[in-house]
Amino acid sequence: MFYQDCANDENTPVHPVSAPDYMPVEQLRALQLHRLQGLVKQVYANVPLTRKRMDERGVKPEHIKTLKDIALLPFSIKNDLRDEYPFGLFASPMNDIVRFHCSSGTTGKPIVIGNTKNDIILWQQACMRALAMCGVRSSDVLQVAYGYGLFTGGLGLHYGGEGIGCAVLPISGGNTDRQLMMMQDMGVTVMACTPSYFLHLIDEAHKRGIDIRKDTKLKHGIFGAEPWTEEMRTKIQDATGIIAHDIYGLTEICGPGVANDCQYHNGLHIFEDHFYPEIINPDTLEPLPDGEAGELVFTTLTRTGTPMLRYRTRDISRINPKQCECGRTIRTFERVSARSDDMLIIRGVNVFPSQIEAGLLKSDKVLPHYMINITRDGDLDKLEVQVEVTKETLSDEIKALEHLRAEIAHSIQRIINISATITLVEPNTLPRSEGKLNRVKDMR
Ligand code: DLL
Repeated sequence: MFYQDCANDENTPVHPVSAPDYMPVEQLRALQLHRLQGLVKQVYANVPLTRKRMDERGVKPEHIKTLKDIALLPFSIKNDLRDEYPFGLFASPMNDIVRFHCSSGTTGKPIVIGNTKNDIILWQQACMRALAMCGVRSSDVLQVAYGYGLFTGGLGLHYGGEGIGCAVLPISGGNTDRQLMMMQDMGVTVMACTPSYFLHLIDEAHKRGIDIRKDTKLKHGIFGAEPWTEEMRTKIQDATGIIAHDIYGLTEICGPGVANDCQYHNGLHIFEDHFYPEIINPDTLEPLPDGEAGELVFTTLTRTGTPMLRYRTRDISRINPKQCECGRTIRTFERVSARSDDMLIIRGVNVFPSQIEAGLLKSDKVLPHYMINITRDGDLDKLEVQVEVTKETLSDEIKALEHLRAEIAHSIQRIINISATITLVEPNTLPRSEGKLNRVKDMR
């Protein structure tokens, strides 16, 4: 589906594909219920594992009478996809599947998601809505530097961009020289990649004497696939003059395009006519009301290849109880700052890497490249944070450096209540990534 004919145009406030973003709430809830009822019937009829679990609970599709009844349904988790590898959770015949995507875990087999033709069309529309929300229009040139292939980032943003009518540059990840050359030569206005790869591109541009602000036409960044913080957004925007948007998604639910932030950056709008969100207490599994923090759970209301009932993402967030000032009726959740799997326990305290990032990057003297090292000395956990600073900063007097280290340690301690040793290192010495970056080394 192509939308070139509609409004090129920064002057058109609402892109036609975004109409469902503004649906009256009652209508939206009725649509969600209707879709949920259809989905449960389809999954019950076609996915033996879910049918077995529903039968064990004595739940039949006709028991879903209101949206609250979703709580009657069983959850699904990543291990279900592993256990039923490769096709056990497919709800459509193989003849209807047109594309697979996979997400590899650190160990064992990948998980496999099958998409029908309709799934691909709806996913494209979700990605179009995400891009439109960022202000991307058909006059834009979109460089997609997410990986293409089994990972959903490249193809997801690619189809979204083409749907909007942008000129898409499907460059995939890596080859930084070529990325920077084409960004300039092709007049790229929108960059889609992980925030950590964009940080790498900023550095490499700087090394080559390229000023992204002056020597390129870049206006927007569509950054996601890994946690990042408001402090990181500020660093990126200040360094380049672009607007940095947050795009969220996961392979199991489709890929990018599950949620995205608008110009107010009040959290990420969930395309909830397709992806029904819940927040649960991860220990008791009880649903929590909007406003309370817990684990994000999604039900894919319209997918038919590998639909998911109450999929536990492990991502931690909260749904904002207040409607966003942009006028969209679809709800927002707070940016995903952490996965429960990423939680570190340091000296008995629960710590998320993003909390350390937030404390660290409050200083305007540090560069946004850091590494968290955890070791154990006897019974004591030790936290070291290495962070890059400019050569000029490193050549400051010892006293000034001590002061900076103390200031950073204090800023981190205020958030996590743990003291950290801060090591200032030269620019370009810490690891970089073309995709998702792991900034934690737990050596205990
Ligand atoms: O990362 C899909 C994607 C591609 C999203 C491109 C955005 C852009 P997976 O590889 O399955 O899929 O990883 C999904 O990444 O559960 C989160 O933990 C994390 N994640 C994704 N987007 C964000 C974000 C893709 N904006 C997992 N903020 C999710 C924080 C994110 N974490």
